[in-house]
Amino acid sequence: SESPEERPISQRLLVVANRLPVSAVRRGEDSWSLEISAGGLVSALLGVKEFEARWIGWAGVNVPDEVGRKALTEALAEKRCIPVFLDEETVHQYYNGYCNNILWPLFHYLGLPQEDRLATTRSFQSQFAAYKKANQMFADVVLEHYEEGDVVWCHDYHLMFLPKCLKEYNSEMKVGWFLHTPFPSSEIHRTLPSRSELLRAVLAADLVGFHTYDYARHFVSACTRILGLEGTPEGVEDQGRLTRVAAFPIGIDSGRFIRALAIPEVQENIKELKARFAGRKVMLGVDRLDMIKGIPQKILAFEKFLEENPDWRDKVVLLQIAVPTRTDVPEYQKLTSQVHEIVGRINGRFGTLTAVPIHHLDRSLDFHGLCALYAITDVALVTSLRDGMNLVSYEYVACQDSKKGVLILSEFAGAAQSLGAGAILVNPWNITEVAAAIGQALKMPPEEREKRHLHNFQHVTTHTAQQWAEFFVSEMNDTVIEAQQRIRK
Ligand code: ADQ
Repeated sequence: SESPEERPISQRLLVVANRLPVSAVRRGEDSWSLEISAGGLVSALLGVKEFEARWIGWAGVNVPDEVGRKALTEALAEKRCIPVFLDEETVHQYYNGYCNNILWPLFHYLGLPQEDRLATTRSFQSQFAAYKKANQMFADVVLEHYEEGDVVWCHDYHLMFLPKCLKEYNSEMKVGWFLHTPFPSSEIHRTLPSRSELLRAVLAADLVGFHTYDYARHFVSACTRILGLEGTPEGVEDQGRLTRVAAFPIGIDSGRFIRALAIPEVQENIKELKARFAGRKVMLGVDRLDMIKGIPQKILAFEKFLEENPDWRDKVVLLQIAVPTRTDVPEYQKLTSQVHEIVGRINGRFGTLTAVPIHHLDRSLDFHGLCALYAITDVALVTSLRDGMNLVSYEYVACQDSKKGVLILSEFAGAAQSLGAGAILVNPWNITEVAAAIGQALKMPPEEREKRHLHNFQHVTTHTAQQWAEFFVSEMNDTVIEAQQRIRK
């Protein structure tokens, strides 16, 4: 077997995720334009350069015709991307349905859909069937491009069935699976009708990774309690076969953010923003507009702070940048109007003819714009109700070297485990506590700010996305070697 020293320096890696890191827009019958898309996984893997990585995933568009498919495949090949083509019905049932309506809320402790249980159960079955079918389609594309020795790294809750599909094709394939969301308590997971089938499918992988030790522990408990398997410090054992389970906390490419701050255009932007908000402290929220991010709770806490601290009303501003996602799902539409309503009320209540306390933007910012905003921010507010990790908190810390701003962070974000000592940790459900944390952050003496910031900055710059990926892949190689040795014994 190969020893670590003999391993090729640049290993071929097949990264399989629901979405490719680019969005495709059709410009003509056989022409496409491609754009890098926003999101946590994309941000993390952009930082990984050690491997000869190929991406396999859905391009986010329906391409029914052969001419279009061929042209898109060629355009994507230049970006080392390989498309999986999903038809509209599959996207509806698998992506909108099973992934985003069932698994996403469940894994974030929001429970299964409640309304009309009978219809839910019926549609549940067809959605689960579509989920399995879609995972099989991803497996087919992986198999087409797989070469012996490749590491196949499956990502996230969309592809829990993929390890099983791949191992059925080829039991020698090195397969890893990483979950970007929390894995909930086994008591939550056991409510899922397909709980056992999903767990067994994931266990087909050689290595299963989570952001935190707690999520890994929840997964092992689900396997022991629901499947009756044996949990060990190494992972989960089923009839002598071990699936290794471990925590791999993700990071960001911190250097990319730090370097961006030195770019003249960004410097110019920083100057303009500083002038724009001169005399006021800037608080910032950057989130996808999703119920897990606790945006209404955050804004209500800010309202409470303004209510209780009249002196601060014209001295602080909250900038909330919320990118709309999953806009065709009714729950997300409801959330958008709810947030708009609260913001409108607060601005009506506390605004003056010249200034409003909240600027709420329903859109994405480009990378440089985002860096400039992070750089001028005095207090960042991350109040996720649950969040696998939360990279916004990391990005903010990376951009804070001159300012040494304060991070208010939900204890329910994975990042609380790594940035907890530097941040002010809060329970986002407790509006009074968050309002008090806002006051504490705004008034924090410079020495304390610096001490807290240094702690976080140290962590963010030494636990990068690149190291995360290297750690996962090297652990996968070791796991496979150990498994081979075990079989030989
Ligand atoms: P997300 O839920 O997308 O990721 P997060 O980790 O915060 O959450 O990453 C969001 C990314 O999108 C960041 O890189 C951020 O800069 C960018 N972004 C967000 N809002 C933006 C805006 N308005 N404009 C521009 N860019 C914006 C999922 C999980 C997380 C986990 C990651 C990675 O939900 O818990 O940390 O995957 O594993």
